[in-house]
Amino acid sequence: MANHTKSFISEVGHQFNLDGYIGSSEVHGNGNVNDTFLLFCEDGDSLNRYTLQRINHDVFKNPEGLMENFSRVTRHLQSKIEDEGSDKKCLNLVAAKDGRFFHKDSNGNYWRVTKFIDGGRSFDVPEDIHQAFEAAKAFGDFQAKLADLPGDPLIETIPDFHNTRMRFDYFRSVCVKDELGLLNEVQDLVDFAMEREHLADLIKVENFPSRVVHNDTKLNNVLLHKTTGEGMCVVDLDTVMTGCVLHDFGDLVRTAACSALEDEPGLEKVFFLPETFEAIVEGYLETAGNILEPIEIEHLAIAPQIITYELGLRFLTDYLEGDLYFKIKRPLHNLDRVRAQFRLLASMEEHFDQARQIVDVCTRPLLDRKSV
Ligand code: GN1
Ligand code: MG
Repeated sequence: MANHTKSFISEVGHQFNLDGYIGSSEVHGNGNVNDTFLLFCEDGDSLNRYTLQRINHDVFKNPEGLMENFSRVTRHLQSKIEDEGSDKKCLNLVAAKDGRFFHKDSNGNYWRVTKFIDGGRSFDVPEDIHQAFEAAKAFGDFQAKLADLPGDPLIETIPDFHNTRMRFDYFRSVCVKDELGLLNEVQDLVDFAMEREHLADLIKVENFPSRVVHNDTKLNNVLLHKTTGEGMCVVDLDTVMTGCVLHDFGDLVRTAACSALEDEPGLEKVFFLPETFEAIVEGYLETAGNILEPIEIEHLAIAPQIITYELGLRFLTDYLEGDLYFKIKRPLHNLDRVRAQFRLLASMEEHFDQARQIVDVCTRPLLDRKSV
């Protein structure tokens, strides 16, 4: 699906109210689900950049509902940013010529355009602890700002997205069927997953306060300011819906308090970074601390293990099903992802006592304040 010709991309881009005409376009980013392009528009002396995305409607079954969420969330964030008079940024949708925030092409694909955010950078692995701290502050701020989103609940863009029990049960059913006959060669990974089934029941969203959360808080989903390094803009809003804050916190830890990429094939390079974890806890509490309830705080230390396990299950399931969901760049890509996630999970387990102590020390003042 990523193989759209440049002329087709221009044709789609021209369905939107862009400033200028599209001089060129390029494939952008490394998302695993949607297709993303940068558009360069020439407008007299200025060059305007936009991000054009095709929403993968096999994954997001209700793209129009998704765009309604997107527009409500960005309007709310924008008004909060204006109220506080900060220089933070928020994704800004560009309307299509028919006034809607998406365009449906003749193949039934859905597209949207946002203004390109200047001056930010994203990282797959943090260069230093400070970046992890800033990212955590930004995601905490995102949750805090959306705590009073008015109106009906957001639509569920992917039902049961972080239902780890359901992910596990589905994984087990795929193992039982083993339709492609791949199970034998990954038995060690399947055993690792089966031994940890209990993790599937530790964070059930229905047992936690229901909030508007991001649900895909990989480190590279926040832009950090090019010069100050401050968290500037949270991106990738497709999975923003009602959920549990712990999945956001956990997913940032999974991607930022880890020494290597999510799909690092050299497993000796993959381990958990406790000091970075501490910076993430501190950054997150700085902005989200006030909205958190004790039951959420009590699960901060375990949350990263749950989400890392969940991702490992999803990648392994996808491998066993023939790589249907996540984009792959090489034949055994999903297996590299599983191995790296399970290696990281084992490292998190080894450091669990330390992680608990860090959370205890960092949250004590907050819990004391909340109990008076
Ligand atoms: C997918 O496409 P991307 O990279 O934003 C996935 C996330 C995973 C992530 C792992 C809708 O996100 O849940 O954590 O890959 N998104 C969806 O890299 O499934
Ligand atoms: Mg995403």
